[in-house]
Amino acid sequence: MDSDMTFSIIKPDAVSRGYTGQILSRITDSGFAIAALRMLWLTRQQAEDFYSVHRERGFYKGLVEFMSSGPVIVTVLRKANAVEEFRRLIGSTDPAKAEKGTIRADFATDVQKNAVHGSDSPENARREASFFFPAIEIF
Ligand code: FUP
Repeated sequence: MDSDMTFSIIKPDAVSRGYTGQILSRITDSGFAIAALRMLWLTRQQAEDFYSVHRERGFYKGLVEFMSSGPVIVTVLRKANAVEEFRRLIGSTDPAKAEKGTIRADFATDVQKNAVHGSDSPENARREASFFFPAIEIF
């Protein structure tokens, strides 16, 4: 995987509220190609491992519970400067502070149920993608 890829999750709040199609449209309309896509329900262990960098934070337990509360869509996305471009498309972590027209401003509920995840660096994008997809399934 090269630096023009990022990893995303459409989180349980957005999937359960029926926003999957609209969010995927926003993503592809913004010039991202889908390189891998899968729907799955994270186990508590998978959610703990995925967010292990946050395990000392006060919000960790609630975050793990939320992320394993229903199905999610995991994707690998391809575009030039993908990590930065995708974070711009989704907006700030807290939807109340997210810029108008961003995915979180339009579809998120609060700072925990914030509709989508986007990797924060190319290194983390690689790590997170390999968490869910073998290299042979990333196109
Ligand atoms: P982001 O990179 O925008 O996803 O944000 P962070 O890496 O700072 O946070 C990761 C996830 O932790 C967020 F998507 C939601 C959750 N979180 C909370 O639940 N409460 C907080 O106060 C901050 C983050």
